[in-house]
Amino acid sequence: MRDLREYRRDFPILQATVHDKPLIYLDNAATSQKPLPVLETLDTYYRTYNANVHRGLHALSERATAAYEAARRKVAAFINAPQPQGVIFTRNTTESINLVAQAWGRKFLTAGDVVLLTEMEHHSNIVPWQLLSQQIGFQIRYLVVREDGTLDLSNLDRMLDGVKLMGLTHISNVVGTINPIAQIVDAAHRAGAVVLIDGAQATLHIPVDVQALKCDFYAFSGHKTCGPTGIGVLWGRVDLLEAMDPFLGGGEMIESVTLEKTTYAPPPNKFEAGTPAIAEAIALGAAIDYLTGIGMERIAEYDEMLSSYALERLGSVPGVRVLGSAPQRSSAFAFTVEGIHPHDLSSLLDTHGVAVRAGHHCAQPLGRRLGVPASARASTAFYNIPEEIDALVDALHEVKKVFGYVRP
Ligand code: C6P
Repeated sequence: MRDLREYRRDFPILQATVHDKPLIYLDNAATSQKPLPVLETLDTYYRTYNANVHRGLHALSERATAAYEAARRKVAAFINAPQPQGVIFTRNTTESINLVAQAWGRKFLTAGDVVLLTEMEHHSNIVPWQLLSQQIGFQIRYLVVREDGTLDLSNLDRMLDGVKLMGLTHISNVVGTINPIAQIVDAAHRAGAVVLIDGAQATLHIPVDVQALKCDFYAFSGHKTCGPTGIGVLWGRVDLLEAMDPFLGGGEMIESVTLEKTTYAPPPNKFEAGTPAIAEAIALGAAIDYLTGIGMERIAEYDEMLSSYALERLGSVPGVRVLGSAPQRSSAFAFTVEGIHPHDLSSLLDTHGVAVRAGHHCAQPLGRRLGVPASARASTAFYNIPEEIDALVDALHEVKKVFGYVRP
Protein backbone atom coordinates (compact mmCIF):
# COMPACT_ATOMS: atom_id res chain seq x y z
CA MET A 1 0.00 0.00 0.00
CA ARG A 2 1.37 3.44 -0.92
CA ASP A 3 2.12 5.82 1.91
CA LEU A 4 -0.47 8.61 1.76
CA ARG A 5 2.34 11.14 1.43
CA GLU A 6 3.30 9.60 -1.91
CA TYR A 7 -0.02 10.59 -3.50
CA ARG A 8 1.18 14.20 -3.42
CA ARG A 9 3.41 13.39 -6.35
CA ASP A 10 0.35 12.69 -8.48
CA PHE A 11 -0.64 16.38 -8.31
CA PRO A 12 1.61 18.33 -10.68
CA ILE A 13 0.37 21.71 -9.43
CA LEU A 14 1.73 21.00 -5.96
CA GLN A 15 5.23 21.43 -7.42
CA ALA A 16 4.39 24.99 -8.49
CA THR A 17 5.96 28.10 -7.03
CA VAL A 18 4.10 31.31 -6.23
CA HIS A 19 6.04 34.57 -5.77
CA ASP A 20 9.17 32.39 -5.95
CA LYS A 21 8.01 30.37 -2.94
CA PRO A 22 6.79 26.77 -3.00
CA LEU A 23 3.00 26.75 -3.30
CA ILE A 24 1.24 25.85 -0.05
CA TYR A 25 -2.28 25.20 -1.25
CA LEU A 26 -4.73 25.47 1.64
CA ASP A 27 -7.84 26.49 -0.28
CA ASN A 28 -9.22 23.03 -0.91
CA ALA A 29 -12.72 23.92 0.28
CA ALA A 30 -12.93 26.33 -2.67
CA THR A 31 -11.68 23.73 -5.12
CA SER A 32 -9.51 20.64 -4.91
CA GLN A 33 -6.44 19.97 -7.03
CA LYS A 34 -6.44 17.33 -9.78
CA PRO A 35 -4.27 14.22 -9.90
CA LEU A 36 -2.60 12.94 -13.08
CA PRO A 37 -5.22 10.26 -13.89
CA VAL A 38 -7.87 13.00 -14.09
CA LEU A 39 -5.71 15.21 -16.31
CA GLU A 40 -4.84 12.25 -18.51
CA THR A 41 -8.48 11.18 -18.80
CA LEU A 42 -9.44 14.62 -20.10
CA ASP A 43 -6.56 14.59 -22.56
CA THR A 44 -7.26 11.06 -23.80
CA TYR A 45 -10.94 11.80 -24.29
CA TYR A 46 -10.30 14.85 -26.47
CA ARG A 47 -7.40 13.24 -28.32
CA THR A 48 -8.96 9.88 -29.08
CA TYR A 49 -12.75 9.61 -28.70
CA ASN A 50 -14.36 13.05 -28.48
CA ALA A 51 -17.95 12.63 -29.68
CA ASN A 52 -21.46 13.40 -28.51
CA VAL A 53 -23.21 10.84 -26.31
CA HIS A 54 -26.49 8.94 -26.73
CA ARG A 55 -26.78 10.14 -30.34
CA GLY A 56 -24.35 8.72 -32.84
CA LEU A 57 -24.19 5.12 -33.91
CA HIS A 58 -20.54 5.44 -34.80
CA ALA A 59 -17.62 4.00 -32.87
CA LEU A 60 -16.52 7.23 -31.22
CA SER A 61 -19.98 8.09 -29.99
CA GLU A 62 -20.48 4.59 -28.68
CA ARG A 63 -17.19 4.76 -26.82
CA ALA A 64 -17.98 8.20 -25.38
CA THR A 65 -21.45 7.02 -24.32
CA ALA A 66 -20.06 3.90 -22.66
CA ALA A 67 -17.47 5.96 -20.74
CA TYR A 68 -20.07 8.59 -19.74
CA GLU A 69 -22.47 5.92 -18.44
CA ALA A 70 -19.61 4.09 -16.71
CA ALA A 71 -18.86 7.36 -14.88
CA ARG A 72 -22.47 7.45 -13.69
CA ARG A 73 -22.09 3.94 -12.28
CA LYS A 74 -18.85 4.97 -10.56
CA VAL A 75 -20.61 7.92 -8.93
CA ALA A 76 -23.43 5.62 -7.79
CA ALA A 77 -20.95 3.21 -6.21
CA PHE A 78 -18.99 6.10 -4.62
CA ILE A 79 -22.02 7.33 -2.69
CA ASN A 80 -23.58 3.87 -2.36
CA ALA A 81 -26.65 4.85 -4.39
CA PRO A 82 -28.97 1.91 -4.95
CA GLN A 83 -29.27 2.55 -8.71
CA PRO A 84 -27.26 4.58 -11.24
CA GLN A 85 -30.56 6.00 -12.59
CA GLY A 86 -30.69 8.20 -9.51
CA VAL A 87 -27.42 9.92 -10.48
CA ILE A 88 -27.94 13.09 -12.52
CA PHE A 89 -25.00 14.97 -13.94
CA THR A 90 -25.27 18.71 -13.39
CA ARG A 91 -22.70 21.51 -13.49
CA ASN A 92 -22.06 21.72 -9.75
CA THR A 93 -23.68 21.59 -6.32
CA THR A 94 -25.37 24.92 -6.97
CA GLU A 95 -27.12 23.63 -10.07
CA SER A 96 -28.06 20.39 -8.29
CA ILE A 97 -29.81 22.33 -5.52
CA ASN A 98 -31.52 24.63 -8.03
CA LEU A 99 -32.70 21.51 -9.83
CA VAL A 100 -34.38 20.22 -6.68
CA ALA A 101 -35.89 23.64 -5.97
CA GLN A 102 -37.25 24.11 -9.47
CA ALA A 103 -38.17 20.54 -10.40
CA TRP A 104 -39.34 19.22 -7.03
CA GLY A 105 -40.19 22.42 -5.17
CA ARG A 106 -42.15 24.12 -7.93
CA LYS A 107 -44.33 21.04 -8.29
CA PHE A 108 -44.81 19.98 -4.68
CA LEU A 109 -44.60 23.16 -2.57
CA THR A 110 -47.52 25.50 -2.12
CA ALA A 111 -48.20 28.70 -0.20
CA GLY A 112 -48.41 27.89 3.48
CA ASP A 113 -45.80 25.12 3.29
CA VAL A 114 -42.53 25.35 5.17
CA VAL A 115 -38.95 24.69 4.02
CA LEU A 116 -36.44 24.19 6.81
CA LEU A 117 -32.81 25.19 6.24
CA THR A 118 -30.03 26.03 8.68
CA GLU A 119 -28.09 29.20 9.45
CA MET A 120 -24.97 27.26 8.42
CA GLU A 121 -25.89 26.96 4.75
CA HIS A 122 -23.82 28.13 1.86
CA HIS A 123 -25.71 30.69 -0.26
CA SER A 124 -26.28 27.86 -2.76
CA ASN A 125 -28.69 26.27 -0.33
CA ILE A 126 -30.45 29.50 0.64
CA VAL A 127 -30.91 31.61 -2.48
CA PRO A 128 -32.65 28.96 -4.66
CA TRP A 129 -35.24 28.54 -1.91
CA GLN A 130 -35.71 32.28 -1.46
CA LEU A 131 -36.22 32.66 -5.22
CA LEU A 132 -38.80 29.92 -5.24
CA SER A 133 -40.48 31.20 -2.12
CA GLN A 134 -40.95 34.58 -3.83
CA GLN A 135 -42.79 32.73 -6.61
CA ILE A 136 -44.85 30.37 -4.46
CA GLY A 137 -45.14 32.02 -1.08
CA PHE A 138 -43.98 29.26 1.28
CA GLN A 139 -42.21 30.04 4.51
CA ILE A 140 -38.48 29.43 5.10
CA ARG A 141 -37.37 28.55 8.61
CA TYR A 142 -33.76 28.21 9.80
CA LEU A 143 -32.23 25.92 12.41
CA VAL A 144 -30.03 28.00 14.69
CA VAL A 145 -26.24 27.57 14.82
CA ARG A 146 -24.67 27.68 18.26
CA GLU A 147 -21.50 29.54 19.19
CA ASP A 148 -19.43 26.35 18.82
CA GLY A 149 -20.54 25.99 15.19
CA THR A 150 -22.94 23.10 15.79
CA LEU A 151 -26.64 23.06 14.99
CA ASP A 152 -29.06 23.57 17.85
CA LEU A 153 -31.13 20.40 17.60
CA SER A 154 -32.83 20.80 20.97
CA ASN A 155 -36.11 21.86 19.34
CA LEU A 156 -35.73 19.95 16.08
CA ASP A 157 -39.14 18.27 16.22
CA ARG A 158 -40.86 21.61 16.78
CA MET A 159 -38.86 23.24 13.98
CA LEU A 160 -39.88 20.39 11.68
CA ASP A 161 -43.56 20.91 12.31
CA GLY A 162 -45.29 21.46 8.96
CA VAL A 163 -42.03 21.15 7.00
CA LYS A 164 -42.24 19.66 3.50
CA LEU A 165 -38.54 19.86 2.65
CA MET A 166 -35.45 20.20 4.76
CA GLY A 167 -32.14 21.21 3.17
CA LEU A 168 -28.86 21.15 5.05
CA THR A 169 -25.17 20.90 4.53
CA HIS A 170 -23.31 17.70 5.36
CA ILE A 171 -20.17 19.66 6.33
CA SER A 172 -19.87 23.41 6.89
CA ASN A 173 -17.48 25.17 4.50
CA VAL A 174 -16.68 27.71 7.21
CA VAL A 175 -16.52 26.03 10.61
CA GLY A 176 -16.00 22.49 9.30
CA THR A 177 -18.79 20.99 11.42
CA ILE A 178 -19.88 17.52 10.30
CA ASN A 179 -23.61 17.47 10.90
CA PRO A 180 -25.35 14.36 12.33
CA ILE A 181 -27.24 13.77 9.10
CA ALA A 182 -28.81 10.35 9.78
CA GLN A 183 -30.27 11.58 13.09
CA ILE A 184 -31.67 14.73 11.48
CA VAL A 185 -33.04 12.80 8.49
CA ASP A 186 -34.84 10.40 10.84
CA ALA A 187 -36.56 13.30 12.58
CA ALA A 188 -37.38 14.99 9.26
CA HIS A 189 -38.88 11.82 7.84
CA ARG A 190 -40.98 11.33 10.96
CA ALA A 191 -42.34 14.82 10.31
CA GLY A 192 -43.07 13.86 6.70
CA ALA A 193 -40.34 16.02 5.10
CA VAL A 194 -38.10 15.20 2.18
CA VAL A 195 -34.40 15.85 2.90
CA LEU A 196 -31.78 17.35 0.59
CA ILE A 197 -28.15 17.18 1.67
CA ASP A 198 -25.53 19.59 0.33
CA GLY A 199 -22.47 17.37 0.15
CA ALA A 200 -20.14 19.92 -1.45
CA GLN A 201 -17.65 19.74 1.41
CA ALA A 202 -18.00 16.04 2.18
CA THR A 203 -16.99 14.01 -0.86
CA LEU A 204 -13.27 14.86 -0.66
CA HIS A 205 -13.06 14.04 3.02
CA ILE A 206 -15.33 11.27 4.27
CA PRO A 207 -17.07 8.19 2.87
CA VAL A 208 -20.58 9.12 1.74
CA ASP A 209 -23.33 6.52 1.85
CA VAL A 210 -26.69 7.93 0.83
CA GLN A 211 -28.46 4.80 2.02
CA ALA A 212 -26.94 5.03 5.49
CA LEU A 213 -27.68 8.76 5.60
CA LYS A 214 -31.24 7.91 4.51
CA CYS A 215 -31.52 11.23 2.68
CA ASP A 216 -33.71 11.78 -0.37
CA PHE A 217 -31.39 14.02 -2.42
CA TYR A 218 -27.62 14.46 -2.21
CA ALA A 219 -25.72 17.14 -4.15
CA PHE A 220 -22.00 17.55 -4.74
CA SER A 221 -19.42 19.11 -7.07
CA GLY A 222 -16.84 17.32 -9.19
CA HIS A 223 -14.28 20.09 -8.81
CA LYS A 224 -14.28 19.68 -5.04
CA THR A 225 -13.76 15.92 -5.42
CA CYS A 226 -10.48 15.96 -7.41
CA GLY A 227 -12.48 16.13 -10.65
CA PRO A 228 -12.81 18.93 -13.20
CA THR A 229 -14.95 22.04 -12.99
CA GLY A 230 -18.26 22.07 -14.87
CA ILE A 231 -19.49 18.74 -13.55
CA GLY A 232 -21.64 18.11 -10.51
CA VAL A 233 -24.01 15.48 -9.24
CA LEU A 234 -27.50 15.34 -7.93
CA TRP A 235 -28.43 11.97 -6.55
CA GLY A 236 -32.13 11.53 -5.91
CA ARG A 237 -34.48 8.72 -4.93
CA VAL A 238 -35.70 7.39 -8.26
CA ASP A 239 -39.38 7.47 -7.23
CA LEU A 240 -39.03 11.17 -6.41
CA LEU A 241 -37.18 11.88 -9.66
CA GLU A 242 -39.90 10.09 -11.61
CA ALA A 243 -42.57 12.23 -10.01
CA MET A 244 -40.75 15.50 -10.70
CA ASP A 245 -41.11 17.74 -13.72
CA PRO A 246 -38.01 18.44 -15.84
CA PHE A 247 -35.67 21.25 -14.85
CA LEU A 248 -34.52 22.34 -18.32
CA GLY A 249 -36.09 21.43 -21.65
CA GLY A 250 -34.32 20.47 -24.86
CA GLY A 251 -32.59 17.59 -26.55
CA GLU A 252 -31.62 14.42 -24.71
CA MET A 253 -34.38 14.64 -22.08
CA ILE A 254 -37.34 13.70 -24.26
CA GLU A 255 -39.16 10.53 -25.22
CA SER A 256 -41.19 12.09 -28.04
CA VAL A 257 -41.93 15.60 -29.27
CA THR A 258 -44.80 16.79 -31.42
CA LEU A 259 -45.59 20.39 -32.25
CA GLU A 260 -48.19 20.30 -29.50
CA LYS A 261 -46.55 18.39 -26.69
CA THR A 262 -43.59 16.49 -25.32
CA THR A 263 -43.24 13.37 -23.26
CA TYR A 264 -40.11 12.95 -21.23
CA ALA A 265 -37.42 10.31 -20.96
CA PRO A 266 -37.17 8.55 -17.60
CA PRO A 267 -34.54 9.71 -15.08
CA PRO A 268 -31.68 10.44 -15.26
CA ASN A 269 -32.05 11.62 -18.90
CA LYS A 270 -35.15 13.65 -18.04
CA PHE A 271 -32.86 16.01 -16.12
CA GLU A 272 -29.94 16.14 -18.53
CA ALA A 273 -31.14 18.44 -21.31
CA GLY A 274 -28.66 19.26 -24.05
CA THR A 275 -25.14 17.99 -24.61
CA PRO A 276 -23.73 17.21 -21.18
CA ALA A 277 -20.22 17.85 -19.85
CA ILE A 278 -18.97 14.57 -21.31
CA ALA A 279 -15.22 14.85 -20.77
CA GLU A 280 -15.80 16.26 -17.30
CA ALA A 281 -18.16 13.45 -16.27
CA ILE A 282 -15.70 10.81 -17.49
CA ALA A 283 -12.87 12.58 -15.67
CA LEU A 284 -14.99 12.73 -12.51
CA GLY A 285 -15.20 8.95 -12.87
CA ALA A 286 -11.38 8.89 -12.97
CA ALA A 287 -11.25 11.07 -9.85
CA ILE A 288 -13.56 8.65 -8.08
CA ASP A 289 -11.41 5.69 -9.15
CA TYR A 290 -8.43 7.55 -7.76
CA LEU A 291 -10.07 8.36 -4.42
CA THR A 292 -11.48 4.89 -3.96
CA GLY A 293 -8.07 3.49 -4.89
CA ILE A 294 -6.67 5.29 -1.85
CA GLY A 295 -9.76 4.49 0.21
CA MET A 296 -12.15 7.09 1.61
CA GLU A 297 -11.86 5.59 5.12
CA ARG A 298 -8.11 6.06 4.96
CA ILE A 299 -8.52 9.59 3.65
CA ALA A 300 -10.95 10.38 6.49
CA GLU A 301 -8.48 9.09 9.09
CA TYR A 302 -5.64 11.13 7.64
CA ASP A 303 -7.90 14.18 7.44
CA GLU A 304 -8.70 13.86 11.12
CA MET A 305 -5.03 13.64 12.03
CA LEU A 306 -4.09 16.65 9.90
CA SER A 307 -7.08 18.64 11.20
CA SER A 308 -6.09 18.06 14.83
CA TYR A 309 -2.57 19.14 14.00
CA ALA A 310 -3.81 22.27 12.20
CA LEU A 311 -6.13 23.17 15.08
CA GLU A 312 -3.36 22.75 17.61
CA ARG A 313 -0.83 24.77 15.59
CA LEU A 314 -3.27 27.56 14.72
CA GLY A 315 -4.41 27.72 18.33
CA SER A 316 -0.81 28.28 19.42
CA VAL A 317 -0.49 31.54 17.48
CA PRO A 318 -1.28 34.52 19.75
CA GLY A 319 -4.19 36.59 18.44
CA VAL A 320 -5.56 33.79 16.23
CA ARG A 321 -9.16 32.76 16.83
CA VAL A 322 -10.44 29.66 15.05
CA LEU A 323 -14.21 29.77 14.49
CA GLY A 324 -16.24 26.83 15.74
CA SER A 325 -15.21 23.91 17.91
CA ALA A 326 -17.57 21.11 16.92
CA PRO A 327 -16.46 17.71 18.23
CA GLN A 328 -17.10 16.21 14.77
CA ARG A 329 -15.33 18.47 12.34
CA SER A 330 -13.67 18.34 8.96
CA SER A 331 -10.71 20.28 7.66
CA ALA A 332 -12.00 23.79 6.89
CA PHE A 333 -10.78 26.29 9.48
CA ALA A 334 -12.04 29.82 9.34
CA PHE A 335 -10.01 32.07 11.60
CA THR A 336 -9.32 35.66 12.45
CA VAL A 337 -6.12 37.34 13.53
CA GLU A 338 -6.50 40.18 15.97
CA GLY A 339 -5.86 43.56 14.37
CA ILE A 340 -5.50 42.26 10.79
CA HIS A 341 -8.28 42.32 8.22
CA PRO A 342 -8.76 38.88 6.64
CA HIS A 343 -8.25 40.30 3.14
CA ASP A 344 -4.90 41.83 4.12
CA LEU A 345 -4.02 38.60 5.86
CA SER A 346 -4.80 36.51 2.82
CA SER A 347 -2.87 38.83 0.46
CA LEU A 348 0.17 38.79 2.72
CA LEU A 349 0.03 35.02 3.20
CA ASP A 350 0.00 34.78 -0.57
CA THR A 351 3.36 36.57 -0.74
CA HIS A 352 4.67 33.60 1.30
CA GLY A 353 3.19 31.18 -1.23
CA VAL A 354 0.31 30.26 1.10
CA ALA A 355 -3.12 30.15 -0.56
CA VAL A 356 -6.08 30.61 1.81
CA ARG A 357 -9.50 32.12 1.23
CA ALA A 358 -10.76 35.33 2.85
CA GLY A 359 -14.17 36.95 3.12
CA HIS A 360 -17.61 35.64 3.96
CA HIS A 361 -17.08 32.27 2.25
CA CYS A 362 -20.51 32.54 0.60
CA ALA A 363 -22.14 31.94 3.98
CA GLN A 364 -23.03 35.46 5.12
CA PRO A 365 -25.82 34.43 7.53
CA LEU A 366 -23.38 32.14 9.39
CA GLY A 367 -20.77 34.91 9.62
CA ARG A 368 -23.42 37.26 11.01
CA ARG A 369 -24.63 34.63 13.45
CA LEU A 370 -21.09 34.13 14.77
CA GLY A 371 -20.48 37.88 14.82
CA VAL A 372 -17.61 37.50 12.34
CA PRO A 373 -18.69 38.83 8.95
CA ALA A 374 -15.27 38.16 7.38
CA SER A 375 -12.54 35.69 8.19
CA ALA A 376 -9.60 33.90 6.62
CA ARG A 377 -9.99 30.20 5.94
CA ALA A 378 -7.44 27.44 5.57
CA SER A 379 -8.73 24.13 4.28
CA THR A 380 -6.72 20.97 3.75
CA ALA A 381 -7.01 17.83 1.67
CA PHE A 382 -5.36 14.41 1.94
CA TYR A 383 -2.45 15.60 -0.22
CA ASN A 384 -1.51 18.30 2.28
CA ILE A 385 1.16 17.49 4.85
CA PRO A 386 1.88 18.75 8.38
CA GLU A 387 4.88 20.73 7.07
CA GLU A 388 2.43 22.87 5.12
CA ILE A 389 0.54 23.68 8.30
CA ASP A 390 3.89 24.66 9.81
CA ALA A 391 4.50 26.89 6.78
CA LEU A 392 1.12 28.56 7.32
CA VAL A 393 1.90 29.17 10.97
CA ASP A 394 5.39 30.54 10.16
CA ALA A 395 3.84 32.84 7.55
CA LEU A 396 1.24 34.01 10.09
CA HIS A 397 4.02 35.01 12.46
CA GLU A 398 5.71 36.94 9.64
CA VAL A 399 2.48 38.71 8.67
CA LYS A 400 1.92 39.72 12.28
CA LYS A 401 5.36 41.31 12.33
CA VAL A 402 4.38 43.43 9.30
CA PHE A 403 1.39 44.69 11.26
CA GLY A 404 3.50 45.25 14.34
CA TYR A 405 1.22 42.95 16.33
CA VAL A 406 2.40 42.61 19.91
CA ARG A 407 0.56 40.34 22.28
CA PRO A 408 -1.35 42.50 24.79
N1 C6P B 1 -18.00 26.57 -1.55
C1 C6P B 1 -16.00 27.69 -0.81
O1 C6P B 1 -14.95 28.31 -1.01
P1 C6P B 1 -20.35 25.02 -6.31
O2 C6P B 1 -19.82 26.41 -6.43
O3 C6P B 1 -21.71 24.88 -6.88
O4 C6P B 1 -19.37 23.99 -6.79
O5 C6P B 1 -20.47 24.73 -4.75
C2 C6P B 1 -21.31 25.51 -3.98
C3 C6P B 1 -21.21 25.14 -2.56
C4 C6P B 1 -22.32 24.60 -1.94
N2 C6P B 1 -22.29 24.20 -0.66
C5 C6P B 1 -21.18 24.30 0.08
C6 C6P B 1 -21.20 23.81 1.49
C7 C6P B 1 -20.02 24.84 -0.48
O6 C6P B 1 -18.93 24.95 0.26
C8 C6P B 1 -20.05 25.29 -1.82
C9 C6P B 1 -18.85 25.94 -2.43
C10 C6P B 1 -16.74 27.15 -2.00
O7 C6P B 1 -16.46 27.51 0.31
C11 C6P B 1 -16.91 28.15 -3.09
S1 C6P B 1 -17.98 29.45 -2.68
